[in-house]
Amino acid sequence: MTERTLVLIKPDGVQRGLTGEILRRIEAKAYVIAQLTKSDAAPDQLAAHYAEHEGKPFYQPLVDFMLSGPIVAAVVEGNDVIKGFRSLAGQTDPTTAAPGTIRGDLGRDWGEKVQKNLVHGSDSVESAEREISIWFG
Ligand code: RTP
Ligand code: MG
Repeated sequence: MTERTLVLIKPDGVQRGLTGEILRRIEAKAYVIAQLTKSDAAPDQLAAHYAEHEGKPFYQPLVDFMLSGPIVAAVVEGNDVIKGFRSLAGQTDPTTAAPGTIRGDLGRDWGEKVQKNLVHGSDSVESAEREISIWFG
């Protein structure tokens, strides 16, 4: 079924100059980049985006990390793209994410409190619609 997902290139990806490489992988998979913006995240956007993680030990380091530099947000479309992009991204922990994935090929542990893992992808149709409205209104 045709779906939309919300992809964020996190500050580590933008800062390391990996925006093009990450978008290339999305397009090489023949998904469609329907909308694309670069901006500094606002604290209220992050509070809404990460509401499910509030209270977890990694919440504040994660929010601080997401405020540390510009991010790129994209609406990506295609059949089963929610599952498909998470497969392209790889497992959350970049140390063990499979080679061939964005996190596995390009990410690693930097010895910091937060897992800098380059990208975010929505995890369900409901999350995708909620997150697209946060970042694209
Ligand atoms: P995402 O939401 O960014 O696509 O990643 P995910 O579903 O794979 O991971 P999730 O569990 O939703 O966690 C959101 C982000 O929080 C950071 N995190 N750090 N134990 C830790 O240090 C830890 N756990 C999660 C990661 O940046 C993760 O992507
Ligand atoms: Mg998640």
